[in-house]
Amino acid sequence: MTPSAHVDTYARDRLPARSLWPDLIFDLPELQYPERLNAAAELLDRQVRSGRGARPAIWQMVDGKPAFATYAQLQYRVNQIARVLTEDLGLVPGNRVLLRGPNNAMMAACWLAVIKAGLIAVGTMPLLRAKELKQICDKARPRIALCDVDLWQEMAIITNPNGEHYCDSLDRICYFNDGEGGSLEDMMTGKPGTFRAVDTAADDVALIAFTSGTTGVPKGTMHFHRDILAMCDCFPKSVLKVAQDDIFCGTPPLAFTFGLGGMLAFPLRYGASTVLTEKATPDSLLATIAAFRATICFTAPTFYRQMAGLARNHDISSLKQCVSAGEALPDATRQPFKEATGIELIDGIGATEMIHIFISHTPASVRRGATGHAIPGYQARVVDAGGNPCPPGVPGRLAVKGPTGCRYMDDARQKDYVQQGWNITGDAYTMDADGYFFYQSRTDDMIVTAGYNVAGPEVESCLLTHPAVAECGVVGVPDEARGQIVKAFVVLRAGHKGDAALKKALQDYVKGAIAPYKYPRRIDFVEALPRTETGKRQRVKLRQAA
Ligand code: 3UK
Repeated sequence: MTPSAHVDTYARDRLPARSLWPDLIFDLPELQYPERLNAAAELLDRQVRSGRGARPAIWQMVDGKPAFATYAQLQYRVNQIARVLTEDLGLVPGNRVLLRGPNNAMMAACWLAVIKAGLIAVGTMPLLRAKELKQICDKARPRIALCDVDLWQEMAIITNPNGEHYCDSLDRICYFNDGEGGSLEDMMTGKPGTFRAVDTAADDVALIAFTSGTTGVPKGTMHFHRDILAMCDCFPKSVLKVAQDDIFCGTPPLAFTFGLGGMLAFPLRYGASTVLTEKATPDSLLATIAAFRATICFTAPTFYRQMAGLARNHDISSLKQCVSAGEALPDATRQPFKEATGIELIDGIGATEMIHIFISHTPASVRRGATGHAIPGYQARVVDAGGNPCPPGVPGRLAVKGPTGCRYMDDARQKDYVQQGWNITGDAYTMDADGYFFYQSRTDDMIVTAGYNVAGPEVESCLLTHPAVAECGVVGVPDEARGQIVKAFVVLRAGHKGDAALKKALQDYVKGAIAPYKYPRRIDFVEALPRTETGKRQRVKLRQAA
């Protein structure tokens, strides 16, 4: 093993024992990485060195008009920030830096600077509150936080030594996008725009990404410099086939690895550009696509579902590819989106533990109801409780391996996610004879009613095809006679009334479309569904509500 560049070995010391790592496979030519590798140098400096310095890297609205920073301008800023971090703040390789902000150019530059200086980026979703930030800080122990001034409020709470959410590892918070004196921009002023990337090992930890813990303490997944490049060299290469002229846009936060890839690392890896927007609604995302002539969009299924109904109000003729991930993509969303835009959505399942997508498909290889097949670089199978492969069509647990994989920071749950060298994602899937994977549900979300297994998402997909249904969530609730019964929470489209007649109509509709024992015996009409900070529906909360 090539020596680590980390002076501070805190993260390395908290890697799981080697015997608990998943198998790692590097069986593609593009995955043959050198022993020394700095991900930021590869994503940014390489592009400038190759003569792409004057090309657009990051787009934003400035005074209501699309404007961009070039690769060279971005590199200049990144270098200045890296100097502030190392020269003024005294950080040494291996130190963790808390990053906090909406998706914007300064946030992206801060991330790149942290990686370039051999520090470890600890991203935090903008929606996180002090309690969750404390859990993250207590685990990752960052000394410095770089924070968009818009998000100062929770920072004030976690830096109050008398409060219950005090994070004692933090020495200092540097605010950016801040007009006041003492800001990060102030510290950058006058710094040279040069900085030599720290000569990190390919397997030095670069990133600690926290999972949005639906239960228990969030888990910190540790990813190396090599992993950041591997995510860029798999999905976007074989599925999207990114070109320099591509313009990316979308909604996932940079702190969510789905967004880190789609909104920053993928475009930079291919010399393309990205539109960063701080807040998006389905309508504003369409407006962004139109204004910037974006070609690739990354967002979640619910966004696409709403965008389908609004697309005709915008000129989105520039758009070529749309990636959906984070939750299962119902066919009842795929089809209306295709009718409205002509675009076949690209579904992909990824996970924070795997850093990005490992099962997906191209528009040409789409199969109705399937997430897709293992993408080049990854292997996937469906296994039973003992880890043996299930025959085609038989549901079991999804197991994957590839160039990236799960390494929890100092966490006993490593043994649950990695078994016999495979990453066990916690999803129930079936595989057909051609190697296409069909999502069933989360493993612990399978509903068992009167001895039958019912996958909530199948019932949801069915309900979503009913004209009255905008959104829904289906869970199992305890029942004396049947063990569990199927219960649906339904958000109605405007103009529909949630009364007994509609309940009956929805139940009959499901009975007529799929096996009758799957129909929701109970239906609640609700205003909205509970969601995590990454936009996933929270079934735990739905079950509690029931
Ligand atoms: C679920 C999906 C069905 C699935 C993620 C793309 O979502 C991401 O990471 P998380 O750690 O959650 C992982 C879990 O989410 N899931 C994600 N995508 C799909 N289920 N179909 C899908 N297409 O339960 C998985 O185990 O938050 C997604 C890239 C990077 C990511 N981190």
